[in-house]
Amino acid sequence: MLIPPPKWLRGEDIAASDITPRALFESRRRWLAAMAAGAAGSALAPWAARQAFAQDAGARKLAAKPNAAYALTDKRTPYREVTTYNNFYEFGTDKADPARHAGTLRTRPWQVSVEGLVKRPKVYDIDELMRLAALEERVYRLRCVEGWSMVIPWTGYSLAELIRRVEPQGSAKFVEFVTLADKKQMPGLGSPVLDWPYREGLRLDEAMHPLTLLTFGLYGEVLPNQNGAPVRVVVPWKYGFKSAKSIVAIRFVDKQPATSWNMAAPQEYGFYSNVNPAVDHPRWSQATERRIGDDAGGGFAALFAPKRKTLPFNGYAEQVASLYQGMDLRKFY
Ligand SMILES: Nc1nc2c(c(=O)[nH]1)N[C@H]1C(S)=C(S)[C@@H](COP(=O)(O)O)O[C@H]1N2
Ligand SMILES: [Mo]
Repeated sequence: MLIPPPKWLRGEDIAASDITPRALFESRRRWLAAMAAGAAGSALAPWAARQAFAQDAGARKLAAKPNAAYALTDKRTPYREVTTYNNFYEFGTDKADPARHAGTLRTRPWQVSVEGLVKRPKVYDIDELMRLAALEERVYRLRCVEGWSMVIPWTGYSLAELIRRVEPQGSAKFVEFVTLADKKQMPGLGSPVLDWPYREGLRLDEAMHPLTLLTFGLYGEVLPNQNGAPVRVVVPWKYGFKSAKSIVAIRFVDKQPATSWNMAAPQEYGFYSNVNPAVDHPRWSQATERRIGDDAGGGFAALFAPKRKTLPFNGYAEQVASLYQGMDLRKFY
């Protein structure tokens, strides 16, 4: 009996630049192992294995120089938790949904339109955008307003690198991030839980802050789809929802832009959303958090990890507190 390898293993319908999520990679490995163990496998495995591994090794790795200025000593959250415990409502509202469903997201071809109040608007192809500045690895804390946090080695460069190249006009005061909304690829868009497309925003000085990372990868690999491939931002001193995933437009505007979470529940999600242990969310205390991976792991890790004190600005106060001098952060939450 000769079982033909599945399409994805033969490399059909998969562009060379297409990125394989880790789950698929692992199921592919298991498939190869199963085939190698069987009679059909003995004839097939060597060729198939070469094909599969060449593709994965080349396509997933994303070389970057570790930036010592942003290396944390905190224990890193295991890759498995980082990629299976996610918020990405376009793929469902359960933490396990994005890892399960984001395989349908096509990350090539992909363009990001940088537009609005800039002297040099431009539609960037994702591969050009990725090469615009030297990629760095930075270990950042990410804290969700729901009360869990992670420590993740991200790969990218300061968003300021891009902003400087497009030259904002004097009238540009805010930056809006618009993310992909394609029903064919994103099953969660059928739900009215948020106003799609998912939109986020930063004040221009926040967007220009060196900590704000235009992010293409994590753990030395291109972003898994569920983490916001092919490009997202990571704004480590703000709650996770400010870190928009799968961005298609970066727009410079003169007024504070509407954001999806603020529109959905204005009393819960303000525009600024700086991590602030002193300002509680109506449903979750912000004084403490549970670090995913502090326990033995599993989908409900957040419920069982011991509590830690949440730090003002998520531990980045020294770098960013000055941005908010004179602002009442209870009012501008
Ligand atoms: N497009 C989009 N971006 C998004 C979200 C989302 O639902 N859609 N969720 C946000 C929230 S609430 C969090 S906590 C982080 C989670 O990022 P992670 O899954 O990579 O940890 O992504 C943010 N970016
Ligand atoms: Mo979040």
